[in-house]
Amino acid sequence: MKLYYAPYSCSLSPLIVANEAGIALELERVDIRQAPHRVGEGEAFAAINPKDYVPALRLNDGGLLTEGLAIVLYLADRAPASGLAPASDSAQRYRLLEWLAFIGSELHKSYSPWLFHPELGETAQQAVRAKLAARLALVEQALADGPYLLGERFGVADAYAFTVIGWSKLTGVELSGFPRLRDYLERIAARPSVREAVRAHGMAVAAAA
Ligand SMILES: N[C@@H](CCC(=O)N[C@@H](CS)C(=O)NCC(=O)O)C(=O)O
Repeated sequence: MKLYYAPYSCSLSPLIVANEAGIALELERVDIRQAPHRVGEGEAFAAINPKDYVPALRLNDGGLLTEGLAIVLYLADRAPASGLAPASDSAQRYRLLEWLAFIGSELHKSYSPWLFHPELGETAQQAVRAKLAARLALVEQALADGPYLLGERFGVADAYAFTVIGWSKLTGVELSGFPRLRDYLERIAARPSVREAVRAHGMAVAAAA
């Protein structure tokens, strides 16, 4: 399988999950800083993925799977013994979906694109920062119940949360009021699978601290 990725982006999350699951992925870098986005020697990425954003996973049957949420679940389900996602018929599976949706819509899409594009305006930035502070407080609260979002075991929601909240340093989101969250990021950053993913993904600084 091949993962289309871009450094510093949300495509780090599926790479962490693949490493944790013991699944080797071929990596193809996409330059999302230039328009149109381009792959490798210059092919337009939109010709490969009409959504024109990463991550995208080329499956062994030739199909293309997009949306980070779907990709991390797909990878985790290829390696059920890894425990990265609860079984599909379990109550915990819905808790996982709840977290993935929250991270995707409430966190990911607040940091990006808003905080990466100051030109979108100070009013928008302030509104997003206030919203994020409230959402991150919910994560801080959840971490009182266990070291990871679903309790004792690291899973796909943690890979996604680490990736997204890891943008805090780059975007000036203050985490000093969230000690459990800071410990959580450090704990995840120390995992060998995560260190390797961060290295391969070309992302020198992941933890927000
Ligand atoms: N809904 C998508 C969003 C993915 C996304 O926002 N990707 C960003 C990088 S983190 C991207 O490729 N942006 C380039 C663009 O939108 O032009 C998902 O959850 O996978």
